[in-house]
Formats: sequence, C-alpha cells, structure tokens
Amino acid sequence: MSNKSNIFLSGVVEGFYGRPWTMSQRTELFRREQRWGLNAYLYAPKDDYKHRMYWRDLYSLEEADQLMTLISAAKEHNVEFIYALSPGLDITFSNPKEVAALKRKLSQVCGFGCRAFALLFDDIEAEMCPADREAFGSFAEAQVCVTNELFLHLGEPQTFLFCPTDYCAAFCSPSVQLSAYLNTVGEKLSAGIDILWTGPKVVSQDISVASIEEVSAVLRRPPVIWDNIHANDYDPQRLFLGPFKNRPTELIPKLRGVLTNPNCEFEPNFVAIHTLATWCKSSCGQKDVPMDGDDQDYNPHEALQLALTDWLVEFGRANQPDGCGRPKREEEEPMQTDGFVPGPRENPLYTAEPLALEDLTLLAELFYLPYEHGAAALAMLEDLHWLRSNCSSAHESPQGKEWTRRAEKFDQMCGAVVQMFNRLSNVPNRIILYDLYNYICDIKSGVTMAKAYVRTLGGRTPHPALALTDDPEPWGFRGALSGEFQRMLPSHGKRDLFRSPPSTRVYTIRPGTPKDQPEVERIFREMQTEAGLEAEAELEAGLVGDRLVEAQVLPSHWLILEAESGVCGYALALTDAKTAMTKAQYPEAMLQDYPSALALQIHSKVPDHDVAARLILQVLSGLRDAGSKGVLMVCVCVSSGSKGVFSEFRSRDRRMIDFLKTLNIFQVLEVEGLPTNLLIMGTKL
Ligand code: GDL
Repeated sequence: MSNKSNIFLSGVVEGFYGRPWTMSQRTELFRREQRWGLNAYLYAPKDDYKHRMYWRDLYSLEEADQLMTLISAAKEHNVEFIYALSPGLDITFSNPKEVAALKRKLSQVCGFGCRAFALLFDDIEAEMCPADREAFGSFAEAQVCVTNELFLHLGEPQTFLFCPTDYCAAFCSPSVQLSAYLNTVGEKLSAGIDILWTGPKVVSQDISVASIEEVSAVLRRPPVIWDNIHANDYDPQRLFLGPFKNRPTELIPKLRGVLTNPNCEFEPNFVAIHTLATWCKSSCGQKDVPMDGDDQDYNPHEALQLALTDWLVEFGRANQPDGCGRPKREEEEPMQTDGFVPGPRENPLYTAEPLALEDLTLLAELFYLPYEHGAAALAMLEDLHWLRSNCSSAHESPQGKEWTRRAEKFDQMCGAVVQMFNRLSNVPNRIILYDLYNYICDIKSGVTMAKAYVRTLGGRTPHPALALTDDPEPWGFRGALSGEFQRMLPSHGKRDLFRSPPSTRVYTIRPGTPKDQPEVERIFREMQTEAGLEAEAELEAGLVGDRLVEAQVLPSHWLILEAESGVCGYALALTDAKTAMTKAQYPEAMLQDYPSALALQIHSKVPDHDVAARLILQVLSGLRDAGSKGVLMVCVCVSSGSKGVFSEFRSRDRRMIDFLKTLNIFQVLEVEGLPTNLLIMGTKL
C-alpha cells in the first residue's frame, strides 16, 4: 500500500467504559507520550455520548472547538490522533442513510484536522436485523462493506483501524483459523485498513508470537494490539500498577502496533504507559533505529523500577484539582508553619513523612496485574495462610516461636502498608492522590482487618471496630451485593492468584473406566506413602473410600484428572454409601443427611488448586443431578439426586484435609464413635 505508513503505532487507546478523561488529561497524555517516545492515541471512550450511543450526532460549536484544540495538541506532540466511532449498537448497515450519517460525522472530524480514523464493532450483538440479513451474506460482510466505503470516502487515510466483533481468540468459533467471521474480514477488508486484536482473551495474560502468527495469517495483515492488560473498568476494586508484561519483544516486528487501554483513572496509568514505552524501545522494537542505551531486551521488573522512579517525582509536584482550595505554589512553605508553634506541653504539629520509592514499589506490588500479585502481596498472603493453618501451634513450644515470629513479620508488613497510606495522603500532588484514594483506602482497610485477625489468632483482643464476630461492622464483610453473588458462584476461590495462579498446563477431567483402576490405586498408594500412612491404611481397613479405590465396590460416579504426564487425580463417588458397608459403621442420622460417599485424591505434584476444585465441583454436581447422567459413567441407576456426600480421611492426611478446608465446601462432621485417627468431612448437595 503506497498510502500506508510503516511506523509502528504505539500508545494509548482511551477505550474503556465509564467516565472519559478530560481534555487537559488527554493533553497531558500527549506530553507524556512524546517524552517517552510513543506516537498514537485512539479516541474511543465507550461512554462518550457522541462516540457510541449517539454516534450520528454532529458536534456542537463548543465541542468542535475543544476537539480541534485536542487534535492540534496531539500534533504538537507528534502523536497521531485517531478518531474512532462505535456505531454497532444500532446501525442498519444496509441503509444508505446510515452510511451517509457515518460519512457526515467522520467528515466533520476530518474538518477539525483529524487524519486518522477507526470504526469499532466490539461489544455488540452479533445478530443482524432482518433488513441487513437480506442485504448481506454475513455480519462480517456487512461491517466490511460499510468500513471499506468509509475508508474510500475519507481518501484512504494512512491510518484507519477496524475493531472486529470477534476481537480475541476466545470469541472465535470454532477457532481463529476456522472462524468464518475472521476469514471474511481478512479476505474482504481493504488492505489499507488495520485490524485491532486483544490477544487470546479480552484481558490476555500472555500474547505469544505463535498466536499472532496464527491470527495474522487469517487477517492477512499483522494486527494492532488493543491491550487490556491494565484495563480496570470491569471491577471497581482493581487497579493495575504492574509493568507491561508477558508480551515477548519478538512480537514487535510481527505487529503493526500496540495500543494499551489502561485504568479508567488517568494518573495511575503512569506505570502502564511508561513501561509500554520501555517495551517499545527494546532491542526488537528499535532494530532499524539503534539508540544508545536502548539496545537491551525488555525486563519488566527493571521497567517498573524506572517508571516508579519517574513517578515519584510527579508525586512531589504541588497540584490541586479545581475547587479544592487555593493551589499551592511549589516553593511555598506549608501553611501550618505560618504562625503557630506549639508550646512544650502541647501537641506537636502533624508531620507526615515524605513518600519514598519503597512506598511506590509496595503500592505497585499490591495492585499489580490482573493475573499476578506483586512480591509483597504474595508474601503477605503466604504468611496469613500459614498463620491461619498453623494457629493451633501458636501457644505450643517450640512451634509457637515460629508462629510468633511470622505473626510479627506479618504485623510489620501490615504496618508498612498503613505507612504507605499515610505518606501518600500527605503528597503535594493531590490530583494523583485522589485518583488512587479509593484503592489505597480499601487495601489499608483489608490489611487492618487481617492484622487484627492474626492478633486474635495469637490470643489478643482486637479493637471492637475490628472484631470479627457474628455481627461485625460492615467493613468486616466487604464487597456489597456483588460480593455476595461472587461468594456463591463456583468461580469464587477458583481464581485465587495466591493459591491458584493461572496455569498454562493442560488438564482434562474425564469419566473414569475400569481401565483406570490401576492408576487410581497407584496414586492412592503414593499419596499414602508420602503422608506416612501406609501402616494406618492396614489398621483401618474397610473404609468405604478404600473399598472404592480397591475396586471392591464400583463407583456410581467416576472422574479422572489427567495431565500431559498421565492420571494425577480421581474422584470416586457412590450414591448410596450403605451398599459398600460391611457393617453399620456410621450412625444412621449421618447417613440420612450424607447418604453418598466420595473417595478423592489429587496428586501432590498438581500445583493448580483450581483444577482440583473443578474436579470436585463436577463430581458433586454429578451426584446432585444423579439421574441426568451426562458424561459421567453411571453404574447404579438412581432417579433423584443425592442429599449430601461424605468423605473419609485419616486425620494425619493433612494435605487433602487442609485443601478441602480452603475450598469452603466441606465441613468436618462430628461423628459419634469415630476412631481418633479418622476424620469425616461432608457437604450437603
Ligand atoms: C472490552 C472492550 C473494552 C473494555 C475492555 C475491558 C475491547 C476491544 N473492548 O471488551 O472497551 O475496556 O473489554 O473491560 O477490548
């Protein structure tokens, strides 16, 4: 394409839901982009009236004036301003008046000095209206036809972007390669138009070179990445201050560009944009233009430190939002020292310490990335988990010493978070502070509750406001209604970035068959040996679970967990446990509430708790719905689902017991007459 620019597009897409940035924030963005070597800005704020909902409406004189100023500001800073429209909510593609409305709107913006455009069809219904169905062979054809016409109408601009409705691999059916939608787009969209792509998912943990090669072949051009790694518009408790990460720099020559769609709050995006700029300057990005000091490959940790060092300076610049009092000049002394000097027996003036780089590092580690906590956050979770699991030894010797040591360490880490909060509250740049405020307040509160909990575990009485009784203050049960919904969903606890970080391993959960029995027994024996329980297994023969494992009775529900290396877990359930009992070994009352039995084992080598949780949830739902057999192998026919299920454990089998406790699905059952070396856990279905 003679018209097409070869410059790698790099910068920001303002493409999130919620309050759009202000004109002065955008101007500041252009300044930063220029300073850091980025070159593009895609204007696509989802909740800007005239970008999406009222896309047909032309701009008023006042709005036109503002946009013109903005477009000139971008030019001044060598940033390409790309104006996007999202007409997909209600456009009728086949109606010429609609196409005329698009032309009119984009021509108006062209009149403001804008030379780069985009049409976005993300997040819309994929169903066509009857009129469009008649006129076009497919939804892709409708979009492509209108987009090509607009591209021609605007004189084939050097930069013209198209966002498909299937903008990530997860949306493509049956796959990227075989997606009819993407293939039509690739084939029919004018070669001068570039295509936006978010990677394997909407928010992609990694974007691999192979995945980009795959999609480029279908699209017949390298995509522009619309990166949602720092986007936080889907969860009001999250903010992302970690570095641009898990995108190998080898991608750069294979892409047309990268635009990051970051946090809704403008100021906290300092790190997201700064680290993206560092990534773009890496050796792969600068092959044609070697620059001194820029020939290193990208290291996210170092990129973060660079960004935080620069950000720290910004925190020190006095800055007040409009209407928050008289802006203070930088050289001015703090007001408090103007006249009042406290006497010797009076309270000293409040002086907060200045913010330090380690505070910012801690902040970034607490609000890191969507699929990863930072080091400090992980350390705190690890300690809290350990302290909770080992609290029974808090007062025993010598284990109590270790418990106290770790409790003190946890206390200190909580203290560092509170100190960071106090120092941030004192920064001269109130604009950055207010963008961060809700988040730092939330984490301070979360940490304060955790700290009080650890003190309670250690036998101390917390302040009444922090007591985790049956009737806590509302900050003791956070998350509001949405939090309650969350806790009831199976995904709750499954995506836990501490115990179950996302894994790239592939597991299968499949129905078991008698051929799996030797493997089931192997895992059973291996795990018994690992827990030092072989002798006990002999002693306490006749458990229902053991009989299932040893194939003395056939399970009614049988699931196998398999990794690439082979079978690594099993769940064997028996709808009516009594059929496997040689004697009346459990009380009738218990069997009424929990009539089914479950034998469960996950190999200790499986690090992914979420996959184990899935296995359990699947077998439980099989028992609950027994009668509708689905994929499960059902040997005993039952007409209605089970009411409850129990599982037997040797009390020293801590690994499985602790794991089940963390799932919060099973409770320990009080069973009369149970030998002390046994423990029974159960759940109602
Ligand atoms: C999306 C939306 C985007 C939103 C993001 C994160 C694209 C192409 N569209 O799907 O507007 O900010 O998710 O919620 O990413």
